[in-house]
Amino acid sequence: MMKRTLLTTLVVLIFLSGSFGQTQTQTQTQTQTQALTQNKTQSGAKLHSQKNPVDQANRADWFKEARFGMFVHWGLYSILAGQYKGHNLPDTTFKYGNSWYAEWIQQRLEIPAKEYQELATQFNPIHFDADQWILEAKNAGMKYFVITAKHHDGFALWDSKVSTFDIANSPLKGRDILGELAKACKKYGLKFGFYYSHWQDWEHPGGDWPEWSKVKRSDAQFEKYWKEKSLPQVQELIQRYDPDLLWFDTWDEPNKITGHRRDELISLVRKYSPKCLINGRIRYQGPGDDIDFLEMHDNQYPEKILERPWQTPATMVHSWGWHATDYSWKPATEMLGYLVSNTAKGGNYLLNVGPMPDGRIPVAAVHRLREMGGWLVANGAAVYDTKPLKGVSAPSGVVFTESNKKKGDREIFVSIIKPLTTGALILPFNQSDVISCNMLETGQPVEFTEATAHAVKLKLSKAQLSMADGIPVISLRLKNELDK
Ligand code: FHN
Repeated sequence: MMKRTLLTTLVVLIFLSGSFGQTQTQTQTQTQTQALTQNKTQSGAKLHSQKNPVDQANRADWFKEARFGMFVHWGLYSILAGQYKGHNLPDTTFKYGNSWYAEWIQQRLEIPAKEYQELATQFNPIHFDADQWILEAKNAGMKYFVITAKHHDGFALWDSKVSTFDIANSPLKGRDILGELAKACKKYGLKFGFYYSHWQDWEHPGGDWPEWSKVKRSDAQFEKYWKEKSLPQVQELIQRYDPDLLWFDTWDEPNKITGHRRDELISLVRKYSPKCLINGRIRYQGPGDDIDFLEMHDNQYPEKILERPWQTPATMVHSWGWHATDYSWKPATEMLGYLVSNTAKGGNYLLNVGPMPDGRIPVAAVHRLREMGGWLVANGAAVYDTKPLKGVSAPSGVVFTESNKKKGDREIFVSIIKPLTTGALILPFNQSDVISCNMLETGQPVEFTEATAHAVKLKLSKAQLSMADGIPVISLRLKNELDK
């Protein structure tokens, strides 16, 4: 037992970097990464993938190539924007108030459930325009879109037949915003998915609450919720909107989301939609082998190439839902660094936006999305249709990706994600193998000379280093048959 704990800790230390999410503990992050990086089965799950492994492989093809997606947290909590009766998250005068996560405000600032649920009567996003949101995502270079159909508060952003805590009981009655978004995604060529909180639900009398709250659910109560709300709503989402992806969310859940319930949910999704992808957080500590991709914990970035499809869900600020006084906006350059670096390890970057209650995307988010999109217009070749470069270590602050193209010379992209101290960049390639070396954005040649027998030295000017919004990319063409 002790040995296992030590091994788990070691694996996590090796694979993970970055800070942990604010609502969960470190142990929550461990098992899934370990299980999936090691390709292990963690339980006696029914392995649908073994019945037809080809189907599963194909289903995730688009995801493996997508690289960049938009995540949207939007719901009743957006109305409060992190503030309630003069309190502003984080607020340590509340026992569990020390969190920036605005979508958790009901729990963190101890808002009575009834009062919180009445917010539904105020949900009136008069500026919501599905085309605008999806165009913003498309122009940012994003290839898929995932929205919170239901977050932990239990509010459904569609007219649900099994719950009255939904959009049909808000000023949006009669409007199908998820349908509008699905349509816009089709129109602009993005894949479309839903976040669905299948475990936590603070509205249904059987839905689970956080481990630290006073509300405890028995297994029988939870089973009632599971059968009455969770499973039927997932079915509704699939049958109405035909999503490409379902994003489930758990962390410390093994008693409520048992292996059996996980398999029941997976079977339901597979029954109604053979194409729909399922993420690993369906059961974080024991996802089994039949999920389609691994989900890192919030804002976490592995340090090594992972063989299975994976992604990092990430925020632009601390919070996921709109928080009016969370000013911690990350610069676009930092976020592009995560995108390129995840790409170099075979993963995706699902970047969150928390729209305001009136339906507008905050301007600080729009600004960053457009900056990122601009960078991708010039440097997208280093991200899309690439593969990780295996067996070659990049110098610190630099990442390598390789073009997927099958014919002709190899093309390696050298992305400088952290400023270099000098203009000399030593790369582990034989100088005699280098056919050409140019800035990707302009084609301007970069000088290169032999550094050692197996290393080439690039000489970059100040102007070249400051190109491309702080992340310059060099295209290095190498002979197909490398010299030994
Ligand atoms: O508790 C949620 C949180 O509000 C947010 O939805 C994130 C997104 O990854 N998931 C949970 C925390 O990990």
